[in-house]
Amino acid sequence: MAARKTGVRRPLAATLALAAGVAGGLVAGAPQAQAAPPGGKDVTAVLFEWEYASVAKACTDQLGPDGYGAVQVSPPQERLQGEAWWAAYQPVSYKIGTRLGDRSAFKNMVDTCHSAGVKVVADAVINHMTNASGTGSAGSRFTKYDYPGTYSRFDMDNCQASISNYQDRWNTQNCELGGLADLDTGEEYVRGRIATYLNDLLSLGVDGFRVDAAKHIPVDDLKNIKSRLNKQDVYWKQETLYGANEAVSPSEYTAVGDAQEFRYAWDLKRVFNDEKLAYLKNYGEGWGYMPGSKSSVFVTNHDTERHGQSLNYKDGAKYTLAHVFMLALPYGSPDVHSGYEFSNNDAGSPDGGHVKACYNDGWKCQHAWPEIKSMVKFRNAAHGKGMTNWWDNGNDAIAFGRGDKAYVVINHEGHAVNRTFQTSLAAGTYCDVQGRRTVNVNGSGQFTASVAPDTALALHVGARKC
Ligand code: AAO
Repeated sequence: MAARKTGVRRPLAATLALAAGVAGGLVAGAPQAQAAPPGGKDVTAVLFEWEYASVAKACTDQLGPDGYGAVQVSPPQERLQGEAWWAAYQPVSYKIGTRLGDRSAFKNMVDTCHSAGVKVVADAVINHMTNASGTGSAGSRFTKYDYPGTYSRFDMDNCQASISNYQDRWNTQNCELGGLADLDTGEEYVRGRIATYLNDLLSLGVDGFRVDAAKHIPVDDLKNIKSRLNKQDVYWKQETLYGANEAVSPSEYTAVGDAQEFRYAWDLKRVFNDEKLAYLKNYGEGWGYMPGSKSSVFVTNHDTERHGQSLNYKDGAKYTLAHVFMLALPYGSPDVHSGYEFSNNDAGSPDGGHVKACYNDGWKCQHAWPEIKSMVKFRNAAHGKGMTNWWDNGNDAIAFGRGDKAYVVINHEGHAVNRTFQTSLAAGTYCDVQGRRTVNVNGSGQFTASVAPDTALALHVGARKC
């Protein structure tokens, strides 16, 4: 079935602003008035394996007030039982029922987040089912390939061997990712069943999806599935790892929605660890990445923080400064991963996902770190303005502006940087939202400051007083 034209794709900011028109519950299909002021809120907080009641509280207490546009929540669909986080990526059915909460908890979270002005993106695992048999988190009995009420073995792809060759498109998209039962997304029933699941989430008010393992689903299948959704301007973010010489390219997926640009995270780790921040002057398309208007970016995600391909919370100032850079740079739609401490890569989230308080029980709450959350409003204030006034010291100190709206200095040197910086800001006083100090910009757009080693300084028109 040919996919209906889905119209012009909107970047996350526009989609979120558009949907903001009916915060508190979206009326599918109705024209969405744009209630949010012009300008974007394109930062998503990924509250990894948080229970939905705790997500709701975070929306009210933190994400809404701090200017996040969206929260991404872990897969709501019935999963394998068990504490390991990766159980979430082995669907048993499309019932909403996991250790993170049931259908009513999920619905309450969506409504509460909408009331706080925060959109909800659900992590959707639609490429496959399990590599196990048993009873799921919502009580469904199943065996690998047979999921009564959802799928039978006739709905699985023909290849029941694990993916073994990423340079072969058929193997990558028809065989089993790590032995997980692969759905035949080319089949009418499977396409309809997935669309029914996603439409059910949309009926609960969900505004967007993170499409897990999208690279293993042919683009045409995703286009077809998306064309069946009751909300055509749904935000659609696809997990698509780049692989040199691989058959499937992430850029194929920008025809359906945003694609995640993994090279952004991988290269940031290399630059902050071993190279020079001065190289970041043309970061983004200048480095050969996908167009920023269609790219989802992050410093780390739940896989890369465990497998070493990106920085993670154990990297200290590098990790924090990389977030300051990501949120200041006008490239892509950023995700801020917010997880929990782990020494064992398989460990699930503490206390069944219940968050008593940030920084307790191992919850890292990166979304609430002052250096990170303060850059969300910086980014919102600078929306629509390109990079201006780049400066670097040829090594690990950089600075740049966002037109007349904002200016950032990032010092990853082992010594302070003392100088007069040239901005395009209007004269006046500004709050340095990183150092929490007042900075005076003169009539020539200049200010003089000392920026301590491994810290940043950030000014924007939305923060004139500390
Ligand atoms: C696994 C087994 C199950 C087993 C379970 C428990 O598959 O059979 O029962 O362990 O032992 C997560 C866990 C998996 C776990 C799964 C299900 O990470 O260990 O299953 O839950 O419980 C590929 C996919 C990508 C996927 C990634 C893990 O393309 O979509 O593998 N990520 C998502 C989720 C992830 C989840 C799943 C998918 C499954 O984010 O959390 O798994 O739903 C290359 C390829 C990539 C490929 C990677 C890793 O990437 O290009 O496509 O990702 O390899 O296989 C360089 C290279 C680049 C390479 C990259 C990363 O940069 O340039 O090519 O490094 O290695």
